[in-house]
Amino acid sequence: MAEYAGSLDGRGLRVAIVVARFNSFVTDRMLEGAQETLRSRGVAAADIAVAFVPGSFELPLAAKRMAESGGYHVVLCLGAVIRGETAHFDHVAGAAARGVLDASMDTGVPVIFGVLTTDTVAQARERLTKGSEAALAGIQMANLMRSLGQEK
Ligand code: INI
Repeated sequence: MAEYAGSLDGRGLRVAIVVARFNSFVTDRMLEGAQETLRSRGVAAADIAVAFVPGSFELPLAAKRMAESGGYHVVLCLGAVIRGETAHFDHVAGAAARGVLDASMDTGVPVIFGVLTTDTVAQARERLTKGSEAALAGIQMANLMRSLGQEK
């Protein structure tokens, strides 16, 4: 039986992070957490690129562009969509989720959905670890794709 699992070793990985500025009091912290986790797992600072977009709705296009560049093993998308703050929560959250998935499937590069969707600001503040979780998921997926690719 063959079994594949991506390790949490970030050495040698090139990582793009796309961050939404909307609700930056949350997303700035998520970005910090993602960068700290990447560095602690061995990703070199020079191998991390960060792009800022206005809101979560814009994450997919920038993520797809970065994935298409061929310069990164994985793209992390970070955003915070808070229901209490918006009447079009469902549109923004749904479009971000679908767009991130499409970017990944279209390019073959893992694109990680590090977007918080909460009812309240308080809930968002409790889930700031989402940035770090996205980084761990990204490292695992990048390594998994590399090991699966070697089997071709
Ligand atoms: N963008 C977010 O990332 N989070 C939100 O909670 C949010 N709200 O509240 O509307 C939000 N809106 C902006 C949206 O992502 C786009 O930037 C905007 O619609 C322009 O396309």
